[in-house]
Amino acid sequence: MNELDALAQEARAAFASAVAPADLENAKARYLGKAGRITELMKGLATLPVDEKKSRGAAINQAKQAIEVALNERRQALADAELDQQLKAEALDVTLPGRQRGAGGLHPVSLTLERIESIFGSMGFEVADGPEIESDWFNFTALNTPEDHPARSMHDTFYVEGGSEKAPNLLRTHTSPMQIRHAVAHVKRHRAALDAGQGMPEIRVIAPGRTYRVDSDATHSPMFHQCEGLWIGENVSFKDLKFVFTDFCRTFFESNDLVLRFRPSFFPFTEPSAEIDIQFQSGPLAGRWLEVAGSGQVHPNVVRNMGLDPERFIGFAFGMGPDRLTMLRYGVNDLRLFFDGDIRFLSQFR
Ligand code: 2NL
Repeated sequence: MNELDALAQEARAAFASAVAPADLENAKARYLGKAGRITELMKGLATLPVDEKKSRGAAINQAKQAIEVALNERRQALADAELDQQLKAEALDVTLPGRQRGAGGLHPVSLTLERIESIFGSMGFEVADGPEIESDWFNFTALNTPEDHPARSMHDTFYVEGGSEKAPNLLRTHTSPMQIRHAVAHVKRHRAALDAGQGMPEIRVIAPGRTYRVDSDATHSPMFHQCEGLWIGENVSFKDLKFVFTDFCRTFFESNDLVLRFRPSFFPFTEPSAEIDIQFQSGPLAGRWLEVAGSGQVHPNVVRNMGLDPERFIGFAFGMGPDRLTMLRYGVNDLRLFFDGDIRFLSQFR
């Protein structure tokens, strides 16, 4: 290889090793610049005899052109690489789904509570609200629950500070205390009329809300929901309970051929008492008896604790678990899913 070909090759290698445009321009100066190698060679031509000058000049020019071609190729390659990198950095995948603002939605149990309130609301029931920290009296005593009842033990109920030493405050174990509060206030408003031998509007109320028990597994959560109902008047009977609750279940589950069974049971606050089971006639749960509520005729002692004469006033009450109703309605098999707060689960109910 002659000296000029070697020079062109050297320049090509120098250009190839330049990674930044500034490196490339420095390398260019070494070969094509004012003091560059090609320029030096050109200057050398002056000392040559005329006949050599022509061929030598042409050869140097050829080398110069080869170096310029190599330079331009490398410039282009560096520019392409830079553009590539920029495009990669600014890459935009137009096939990605658009970003949406999450619309949010109600918790499935809240949807159930709203549904329960709306159905009973249409039957003339008010909705009662009240404290989650309750006194022993409203949670147990007023509801005819004896001192030695297991529900009153530390194993079953969360006790909190406050109240008396013998009857400490607690996290309500059911929403019945709200109904006692509602009934007491209702009776107080109509006390004068009652004492004058007149009547009062019936008590028709439901009490939905959070309740607490010392219990935790796949079907029990220490915090759960309850909705109780109470209807007290001078002529309210068990057949009214059957009608009201049957109508509620058929509306709630959107199933007109739903069958209900009232199975004898026991609660301290009702006598007689009944467990309410339902049976779907079609669908995935068809044929099985499913327990959905407890119920009964309000115990005379409880009627008396509302400030009413149990010889005159009578009625029924029921209690159900909205968490379980939600599980049945949507086919959810683990109660804990409702309280884990996993958005992938919760967003399916919007
Ligand atoms: C159940 C049982 C029940 C009641 C709750 C009640 C309330 C008042 C007076 C009398 Cl103010 N009774 N509530 C009555 C019977 C059963 O619930 O298994 N609940 C999930």
